Amino acid sequence: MTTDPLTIAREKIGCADLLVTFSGAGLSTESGIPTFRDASTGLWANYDPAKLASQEGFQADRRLVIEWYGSRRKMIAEAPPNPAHIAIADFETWHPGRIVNITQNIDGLLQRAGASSVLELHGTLFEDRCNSPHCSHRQPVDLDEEVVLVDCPRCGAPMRPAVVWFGEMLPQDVWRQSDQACRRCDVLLVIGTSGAVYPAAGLVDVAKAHGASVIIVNPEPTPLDHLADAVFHEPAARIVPGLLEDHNAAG
Ligand code: BJW
Repeated sequence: MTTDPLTIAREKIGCADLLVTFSGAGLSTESGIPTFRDASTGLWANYDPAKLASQEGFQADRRLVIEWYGSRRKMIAEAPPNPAHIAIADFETWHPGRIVNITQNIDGLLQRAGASSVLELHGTLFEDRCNSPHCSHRQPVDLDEEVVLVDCPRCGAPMRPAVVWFGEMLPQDVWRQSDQACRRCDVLLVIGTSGAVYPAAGLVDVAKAHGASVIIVNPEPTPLDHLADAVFHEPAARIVPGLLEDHNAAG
């Protein structure tokens, strides 16, 4: 009987009726996108991402926040999906109905790799929404347009990226579906998240408490590691294809 952790993890995935991936910014590192906590690099090095990604930050300096999102949007639009995104999308192609992808990422790269079963816990960078709590207007973002301050065509309040800021509720339907998937899954594959942001990180507890095997891929230790059956301290693009691709090739 093998004791190789990679082989054991691969076998667990191969036997799973339902595999759930739960990803964070580290999934997209190898696409060239800085992680959330590294997002303020270059021109933005002096700004704290946790302050910019908040209603308080938006109220204090709307233009600054919109320009920060504009620069990230441009970088993300030009970034290619990496081998980890592609392996996840391919798994869904080979095993439809056996995988659900819960992501905290707003970059749309799983979808661009071809995955359709994607639950975006923290929204998307590719739509704007009205900042008024009384208006539900949303609209796609024109990536070719210069960064401009836009008001809601329905109610006149400021438009903002359709992402979830600190102190805001997660989209309730997405949260409910994610919670249900974690209760049902046989394996939870946690990729590239610091596990620092709640309620998202609590999904790992949910899956574990309902009997799932938890596999973590992250070059650094995280506060979730104690819940894991296997931890791979490796970059996602190096390890995720190896975990998933055998099953794809085998059909
Ligand atoms: C690699 C790699 C490679 C590198 N391969 N890996 C309970 C306790 C304490 C606090 C709270 C709590 N419940 C709620 C809170 C408050 C707050 C919170 O969690 N705060 C913590 C910071 C303490 N949560 C909220 O406010 C949430 N809302 C909420 O709780 O509503 C309920 C409520 C509302 C009102 C009143 C009362 C209750 C909302 C959270 C929204 C998070 N939004 C953001 C911004 C999105 C838009 C944007 O991007 O600008 O989402 S914050 C940011 O963090 C972003 C991410 O999705 C999220 C998670 O970050 P992630 O993805 O883990 O990235 P990093 O950068 O942290 O880590 C990257 C990892 O990758 C690292 O570990 C690297 O090692 C690794 N890595 N290279 C694999 N190659």
